[in-house]
Amino acid sequence: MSMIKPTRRGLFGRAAAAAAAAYLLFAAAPALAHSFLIDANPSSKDHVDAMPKTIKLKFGAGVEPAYSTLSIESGDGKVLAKGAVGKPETPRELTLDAPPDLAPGRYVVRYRVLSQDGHIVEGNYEFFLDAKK
Ligand SMILES: [Cu+2]
Repeated sequence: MSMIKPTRRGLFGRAAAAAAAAYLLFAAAPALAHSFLIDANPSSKDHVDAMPKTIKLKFGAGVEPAYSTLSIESGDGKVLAKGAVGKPETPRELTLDAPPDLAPGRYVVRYRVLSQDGHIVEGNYEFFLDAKK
């Protein structure tokens, strides 16, 4: 009997360690999940033949459109469009209409969003509008 007990305790100890490891994984998850940019159109480093009417950014968690801003800037830093539109049915997405008739070149999408978990996430990326062939 007394021989078994330490073994059992050892098993429980291992289970507890596994649970702790699992907890650490879950505890780390929110840091990754809070509204980081996970997808966009156009996306970072994309080359597009035509400027999309609307740029769309998708985040890892819900964002608050009223407290979020997207902008499209020219390669030399001029803000061409600014704002953020969100829909209740797609709480992780924000859109911004692009101005028409933009010249080929490099553009920067900048974002500053309020996650529903209260964190502010910001960043930017560039994409390229190619000249028509
Ligand atoms: Cu967060």
